[in-house]
Amino acid sequence: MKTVFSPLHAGHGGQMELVAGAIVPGFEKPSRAEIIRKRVESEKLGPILAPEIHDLTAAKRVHAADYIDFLPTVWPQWEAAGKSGSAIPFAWPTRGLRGDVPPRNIEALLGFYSFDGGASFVKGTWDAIKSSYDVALTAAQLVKAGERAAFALCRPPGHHAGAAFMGGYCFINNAAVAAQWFRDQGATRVAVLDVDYHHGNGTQEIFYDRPDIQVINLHGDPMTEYPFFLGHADERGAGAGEGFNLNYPLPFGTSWAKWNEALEDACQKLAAYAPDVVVVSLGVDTFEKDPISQFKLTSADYPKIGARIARLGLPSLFVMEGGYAVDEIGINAVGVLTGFEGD
Ligand code: OKP
Ligand code: ZN
Repeated sequence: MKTVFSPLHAGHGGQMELVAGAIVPGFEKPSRAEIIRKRVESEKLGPILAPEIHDLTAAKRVHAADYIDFLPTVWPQWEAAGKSGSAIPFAWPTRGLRGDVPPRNIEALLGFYSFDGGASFVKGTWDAIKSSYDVALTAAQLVKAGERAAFALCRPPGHHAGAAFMGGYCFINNAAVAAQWFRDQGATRVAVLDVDYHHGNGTQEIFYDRPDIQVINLHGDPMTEYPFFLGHADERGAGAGEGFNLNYPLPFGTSWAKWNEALEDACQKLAAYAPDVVVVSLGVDTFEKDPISQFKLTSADYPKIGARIARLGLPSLFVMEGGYAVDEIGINAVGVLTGFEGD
C-alpha cells in the first residue's frame, strides 16, 4: 500500500493545551507522524509519496467558505495584534450569546470558528493544515486511480472539524473532504468508518442530512467522554439522511471482545449500504496505553481491524486521525494496514 506524507506537518509543533489547570505541551505533536512514517518504512508497507498541491475547492465542498478563508489568516492576524506563543481559543458564542456575527478581533474570531480550545495555532500551523489536506486528496486520487487502498498519513487530524468550526486538534476534516471528493468524482455512495476513540462529531455534522455518504462511528460514550456534545446512539441522521448515520458509543474499559462486536455490526451495516469506496478515519487512541483515552485494545488487535476492513472487499482510503501513545503509535497504526494487506 502506498503512503502519502508531507514533512510540513512538523511546523505545527510546540502547541500547548490546558490539562487540569495547567498549560502543558499538546498531546497532538509532530513525533506522532514521524514515528508512523518510520514504521511504514521499517515494515516495508510500500512507497512513501509526497502530496500533490491542491487548491481549496475540495475543502469548500464540505466546509463554509468563510471558515476556510479564515484559517490561513489566523497566524498573520495574531502577529499583527502583537501576540506570540500559541493562538488558543478561549471565548465561545454559546447559548444566550450572538453566534451569527463574526467579530473583528482575532481572539474573538478564534472562538467564533471553534467549539473548544483544542485546535490552536503556531506559525507553521496553516502550512501543516494545508499539507494534511493535500495528503488526503493525493491518497484519495490513488484509490480513484485503481489502488485497492492508500494511507493518508495526515497530521493534523480532521474528524472533529465541522462545516464551520475547528476543535479537538482538528482544522480541515480530511476524511470528509476525501469522501465528498469521491462523490464529486462519480462515486454513487461513500462510507466513512471512524474507528478513532473519540466520536467524529465533525464528520457526522457535515453529512448528517445526506443519504449518499454513510457515517459510522465507534467511540467512547459522549455521556462521559470528549467531545461530549455529540455521538449518542439515537443520532441516526436527519431528513433524507435518516438512517445513514450510525453511532456505537462504548463504555470506559472497552476491550477487544466488545469493541469487535461493534465493529462487526458496523461492517455488516456498511456492507449492506454497498458503497463504492470506504474512507477509514484511522485513530489508534483506542490503545490500552493511550494517555488521554479509556479503551483497552492491545497492539495485537490492530491487524485484526485491518483484516476485517479488508474483508469488505472495497477500495479503501485510510486517513490518519488520533493516537497519543507515541511509543506504540507506529506499531498500532501500521498494524491496521499490514493486517488489511494480510501479512
Ligand atoms: C482528537 B482525536 C483538554 C483535553 C481535550 C481533546 C481530545 C481530542 C482528540 N486538555 N481532549 O479524536 O484523537
Ligand atoms: Zn481521538
